[in-house]
Amino acid sequence: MKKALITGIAGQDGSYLTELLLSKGYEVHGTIRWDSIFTTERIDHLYHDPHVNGVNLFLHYSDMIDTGNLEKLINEIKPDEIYHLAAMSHVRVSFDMPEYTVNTDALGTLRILEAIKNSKYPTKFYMAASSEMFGGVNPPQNENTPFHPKSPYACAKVFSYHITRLYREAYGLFAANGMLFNHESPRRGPTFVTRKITRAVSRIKKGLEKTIYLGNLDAKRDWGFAPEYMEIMHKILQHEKPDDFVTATGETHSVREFLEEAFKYAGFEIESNGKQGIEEEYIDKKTGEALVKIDPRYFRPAEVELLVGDPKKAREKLNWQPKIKFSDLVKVMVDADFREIGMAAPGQGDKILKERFPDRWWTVD
Ligand code: G4F
Repeated sequence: MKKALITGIAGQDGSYLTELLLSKGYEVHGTIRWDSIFTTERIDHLYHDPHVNGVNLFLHYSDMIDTGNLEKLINEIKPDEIYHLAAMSHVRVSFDMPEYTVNTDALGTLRILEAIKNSKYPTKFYMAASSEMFGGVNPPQNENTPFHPKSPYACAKVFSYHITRLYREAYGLFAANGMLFNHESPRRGPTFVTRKITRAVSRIKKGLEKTIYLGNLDAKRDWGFAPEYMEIMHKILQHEKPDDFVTATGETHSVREFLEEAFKYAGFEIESNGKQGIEEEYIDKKTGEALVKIDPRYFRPAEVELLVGDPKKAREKLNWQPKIKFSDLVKVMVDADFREIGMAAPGQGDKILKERFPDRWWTVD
């Protein structure tokens, strides 16, 4: 039985990856940060009391700023594979907490690599790098595109990318970077723009909210479906040699398109008032109410305007191809958010999942 350690197991990606690895027969260990409230909602359906026989999911308190704790975990668990997902992953927040972000996201990676190197155990290492490292230069972006990070978060990821590559070259570690473009799902945290929109759309539909406040509507992203991106993480560590891969759909859409598509799918007819910047609003054509307004708090000191990935290398070398693209993703997420607040979902998203993933290994939310 292979053993995997997932840092940041309680996040969107950690929870899906856990399901994937458990379905493949792994013993999975995951790190969570201590908090006075439970933060394991996304993996509660997978977790069993460790006193019960046959359990193969184990949780450990940890923090990427605690070197001794990381060394102890790696030495005790002796994982065959480490998936390093833990990070302060909110780009806007990284401007408010730059030092914490760099300590966690950059030095945290170095701490793990040092622990692997010193343990002498042949652990393979997956580093969750990010399309944010490109900063929007020269689309489509691939493995050869130069980096131009535009946030403390992205700077920290560039460091992590390079230190991973360096430990591979200098010490012969099986250490690889997955340069994943945005990947979303019903488990996405509600402060990221896609989930913020699909959640608000369902709540507005039910009458629980009146208006959603957003920032830059014209930023464009290459949005894929998170469970599919977990498969590539696993494939990267099963590849014959450690290497770095871009993972993306190859399509790009603006935040504006996402919100128009989501409201439309939920049965609204909305239109922009045609004004610029913070004056712009989206109006419900039936009621005349403003459903979307702009709040400059959500603008960033520097913005990544355009991301489009080129996943050719992953397609050719890892046989990876996404099945869910933009408009399907919107439907899947809106359906789940409708269900979450007890409304009947429009249902096309559920149908898409059933048809395209007959052997689905993750639990539908
Ligand atoms: O959803 P976002 O916050 O994601 P962002 O910044 O692209 O980063 C995410 O994807 C990266 C992969 O490329 C990860 F590395 C990173 O950890 C994270 O998961 O914002 C997307 C876009 C931005 O241009 C932002 O300015 O949406 C724009 N936006 C407009 N209004 C908003 C809002 N973003 C947020 N979070 N909230 C808004 O109200």
